[in-house]
Amino acid sequence: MKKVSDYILKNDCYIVVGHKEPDGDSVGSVLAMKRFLNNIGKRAIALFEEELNIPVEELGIEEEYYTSQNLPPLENYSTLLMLDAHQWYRIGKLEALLKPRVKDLVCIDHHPNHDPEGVVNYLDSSAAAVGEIVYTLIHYTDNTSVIDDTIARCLYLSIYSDTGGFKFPNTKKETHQLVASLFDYDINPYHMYSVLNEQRTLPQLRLLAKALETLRLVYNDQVGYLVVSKDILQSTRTTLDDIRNFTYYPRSIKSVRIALVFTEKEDCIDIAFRSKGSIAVNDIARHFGGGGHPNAAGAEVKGMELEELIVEVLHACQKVLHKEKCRV
Ligand SMILES: [Mn+2]
Repeated sequence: MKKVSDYILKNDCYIVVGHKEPDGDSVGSVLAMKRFLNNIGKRAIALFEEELNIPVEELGIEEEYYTSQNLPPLENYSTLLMLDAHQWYRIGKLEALLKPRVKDLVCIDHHPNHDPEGVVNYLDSSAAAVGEIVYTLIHYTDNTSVIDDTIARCLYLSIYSDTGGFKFPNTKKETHQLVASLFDYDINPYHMYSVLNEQRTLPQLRLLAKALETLRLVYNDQVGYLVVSKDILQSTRTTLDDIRNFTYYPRSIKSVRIALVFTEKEDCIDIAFRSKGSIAVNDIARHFGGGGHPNAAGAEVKGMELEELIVEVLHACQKVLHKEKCRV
């Protein structure tokens, strides 16, 4: 923590980015970090690959950010602060834009360590969310007085998202203690919950219904998977943005230990992996060119037919389940 906090306090002019297809943790931690830096007198901007999927303003987070479609002049910014990721390729299109322009890359992440590419890297895989690390950093630098309602809401968003609403096994006593301290600020948990979970549209539910029809269980019902094809999206007049936490459904089945969602995208197939207990799906994801946490990972595969990919992924899952059985 000393190395990264020394770096941050000593330097100025930061571009703060999260990984591509930013989730609540990415969005919350990036905006909290950007605002924290501004509040201690540093120049910093927040930048995302795409327009955000998360309605930040409705969450009471009014913080300026840029996207790759609306870039500010970047000449003055020398350090790229990468959150919730620690390798260049994880920021998608922004890599090509930023790599030639910035001097230093600094990474703060909670994904398992996998060849971090920053000059300074702070990786803590025991942190439930990067928001936890940002909060620790603010504490460590003795700057808790600059936390305001927006930073508190951003941190809440980050931790709420990556713990699945304080349910997943990464939720610890410390997580609740940290979140409790955020209640010193203006936080409305039901409002946050409602904005994040009670905003579905009818087409989105029709999409879910169609996707659930594809649910299959294999290997003694231990692996459950859904397939979201282009056809389903078309017939329900929905887009990729309308897919929300579909892994929840196969995962909610008692016997399922590995839950998968295959999504047909324009030029690739996206696979979302979730697992229960000691089964690590990030190794499987890595095998298909992706990565992530032991219980939540993802990959995007190009140049393979959907059916053929499903067979290969299921086979990889079977191997992991078999290894696990041998271990116990
Ligand atoms: Mn995260």
